[in-house]
Amino acid sequence: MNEFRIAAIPADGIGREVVAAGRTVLDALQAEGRFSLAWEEFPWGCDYYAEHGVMMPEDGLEVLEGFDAIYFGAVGWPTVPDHVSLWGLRLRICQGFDQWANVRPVRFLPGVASPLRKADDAELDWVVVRENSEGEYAGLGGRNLAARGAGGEVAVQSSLFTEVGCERIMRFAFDLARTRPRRRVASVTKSNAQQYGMVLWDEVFRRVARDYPDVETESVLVDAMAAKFVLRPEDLSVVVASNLNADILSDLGSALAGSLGLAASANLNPERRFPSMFEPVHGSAPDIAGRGAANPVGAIGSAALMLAHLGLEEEAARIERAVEAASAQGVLTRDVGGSASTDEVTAAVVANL
Ligand code: GGG
Repeated sequence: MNEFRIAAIPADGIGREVVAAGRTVLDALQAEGRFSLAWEEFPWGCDYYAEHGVMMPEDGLEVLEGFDAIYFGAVGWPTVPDHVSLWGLRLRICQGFDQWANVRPVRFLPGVASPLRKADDAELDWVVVRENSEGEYAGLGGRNLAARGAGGEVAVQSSLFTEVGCERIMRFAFDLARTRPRRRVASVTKSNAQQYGMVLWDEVFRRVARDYPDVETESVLVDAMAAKFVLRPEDLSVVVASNLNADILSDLGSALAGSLGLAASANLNPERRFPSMFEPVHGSAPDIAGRGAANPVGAIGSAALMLAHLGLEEEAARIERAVEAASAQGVLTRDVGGSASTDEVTAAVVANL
């Protein structure tokens, strides 16, 4: 039997509720006996920070290294500055394990109203590939760099674009496009204004594209791509963008599909030297945390992505189909127009497995 060690890090707010939901679905599947998940849960996050002054222990990455995958919830809570919690946990894991490809499918579900879908529309379906190791998230810069008198503080935030980093994410996007019905990659920058790093990005994109003559390409500025998400979504298949641009675009995509709560993601170390991490795209949502109202679909979809990564494609597809069935039956949380609780949606997914 396939046996896997999984580290669960629910972290903060609704992360805890949706990780519990995803585990319920995975545990229902593993009870059938075709695979086994050995779970270990880590209490890292903003409560841990209040007690220890750090979001995760010093040797946290060493602890996680022995796992086959990491199943993550959400990070952030009003008691800790957002940049401290994000860099102290999620980004520490993503960058520490060189999870340089963040795959964020934009998924439309039956029964969920979307401003984009009309009755006669073809099915909409695209994937945002986020460069996850550098770009605007390189952490380069500083504050108080020049004394300019009272109210005159200066801060610098630099982006880092390397040829290696650009090339590997683009090849990843092209390879992904070859597995999809529509072989098309759109590359997104703001290279008219960001005249160094993003011009390098564009040049690498054109060079890599020559190795994929069977894949259609386009280079689009990020503002135009935002409009295209709304106005011509049927043109999209794979959208590859830098860390910040892809983060923003994928939130837009999931909102257009009905809710941020629907979006799943995989932070991949494609070389498999380190564990990959699977998490819903959404954050910790302090406003609804603890009320049983969180949409578990993004976390359950992330569990499916994790199974596919572990080689359990058939089981992953069963989860996807069960989510669609529960959604088509109208078992929906409030954010997508229903009144069901997190537990009710989870139970409906399990019943449809
Ligand atoms: N589950 C995703 C999550 O916790 N996101 C929190 C967040 O603030 N993310 C910003 C980012 O990763 O760019």
